[in-house]
Amino acid sequence: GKVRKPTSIISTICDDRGDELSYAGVPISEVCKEQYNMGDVIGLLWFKRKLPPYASKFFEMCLKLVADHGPCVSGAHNTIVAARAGKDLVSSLVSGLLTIGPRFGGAIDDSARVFQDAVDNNLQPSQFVEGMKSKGKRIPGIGHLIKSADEIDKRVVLLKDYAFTHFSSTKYLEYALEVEKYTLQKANNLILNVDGCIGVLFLDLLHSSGLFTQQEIKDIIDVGYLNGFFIVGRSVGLIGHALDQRRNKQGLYRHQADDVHYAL
Ligand code: Q5B
Repeated sequence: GKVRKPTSIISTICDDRGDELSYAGVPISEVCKEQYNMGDVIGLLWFKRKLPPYASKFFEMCLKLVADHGPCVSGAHNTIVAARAGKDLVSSLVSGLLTIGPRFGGAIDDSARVFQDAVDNNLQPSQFVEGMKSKGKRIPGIGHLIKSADEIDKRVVLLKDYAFTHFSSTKYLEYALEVEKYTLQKANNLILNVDGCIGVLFLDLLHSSGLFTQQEIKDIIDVGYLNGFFIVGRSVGLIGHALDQRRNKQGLYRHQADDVHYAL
């Protein structure tokens, strides 16, 4: 019989063969005709299915709300410095993207992991917080440099409101809010931050929507899909900052020496 040639790559999300490109089996003409939004496209290319409108709108909301947070945050700062050093758009963009990590914008996957673990193990919020402290670990998704119980983060308010209106369960969010009540007793800025809120809301969406099997949910959390929402969303803002510097013909950046504590 015929011997199949071994292939070097397996791809399960997109097919570019033939007349028309398709995303997870959906031809791009249908993507346009049915007015799929970027949330729908992410549904196809990351989650390999057409999601109901409330879920793809939630995806879009995450992208929109993290698209930018001003010129002073780590990512925008790096992008601005690179653009002012004369670097091209892609170099300026990746310079900013490379700051996304456990402290800045890249705490979404880890917050989903630790909050899921805490809820599944029936930990009291105090037990969870003190347990993390005893391990010398910060809670991913808790704390902010400028937002606090007094300086509320409107992004988090909007996300919570959306979930309370559209999700069939907000069990993980409610748990995270109990954790926040506890951490706020320690310091005013130990809020459930935008990363943490997105992380726990994804747990609620994945577990309560009926769209995913338990194994699929485990894979999504283990593989780490969720930081991708910050990366895609923030790319929009970072590109904006790079273009802004070039448009304004900003020269090479040099940090003020009087803002450095030289301690040789
Ligand atoms: N403590 C965010 O630190 C920050 C604690 C904690 C337990 C915690 C910190 C943190 C987890 C990572 C995370 C996402 C570094 C943040 C984002 C996007 C953004 C950014 C923007 C945007 C702030 C003071 C005391 C110490 C610490 C304790 C602090 N965090 N304890 N769990 N999570 N969070 N990142 O204020 O007893 O004095 O030793 O790592 O979720 O990135 O806008 O800027 O859109 O761009 O400098 O919003 O919270 O705190 O280091 O002075 O610590 O609080 O152990 O206790 P801070 P420190 P003690 S959203």
